[in-house]
Amino acid sequence: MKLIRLIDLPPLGDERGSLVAIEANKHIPFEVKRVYYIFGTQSGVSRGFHAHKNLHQLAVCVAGKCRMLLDDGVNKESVWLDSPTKGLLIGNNVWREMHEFSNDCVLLVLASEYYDESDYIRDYSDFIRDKK
Ligand code: T46
Repeated sequence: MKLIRLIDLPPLGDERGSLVAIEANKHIPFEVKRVYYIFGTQSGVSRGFHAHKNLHQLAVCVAGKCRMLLDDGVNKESVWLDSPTKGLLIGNNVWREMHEFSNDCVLLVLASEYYDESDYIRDYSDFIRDKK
């Protein structure tokens, strides 16, 4: 499967400005159980550095930008999330890191499961071992 899976989120704009709608099982291939957003990330700070055992997510920078690095244990690829119309799908067992946040970055994430710390793989050597 492709590591970087981008989804186009077309703006439904008119003369007043833009609006993007994201519908579960229509624009994204899962039900949404949780929404969170990351903002105010200090300059030079990177986040993430983990994988999930059972979690599908869509990440969109609704303001500003950051660079998302994905790693499936064999290949690493990174992509700029720099538009509110560009969504990145992130599946199970993919290591993710977020770098180079702009000061105004607001990273919105739609998630298929409730928060569960036991779903996280936070140690890179455990991630590589589980992949084998
Ligand atoms: C991911 C990337 C893109 C909660 O209590 N509930 C939540 O739903 C989340 C996401 C986090 N938290 C707590 C856990 C930590 O004490 O918030 C704190 C920061 O979470 P974390 O260090 O995991 O944040 P990031 O930015 O490293 O990673 C987050 C998500 O956790 C993760 O699932 O894929 O964003």
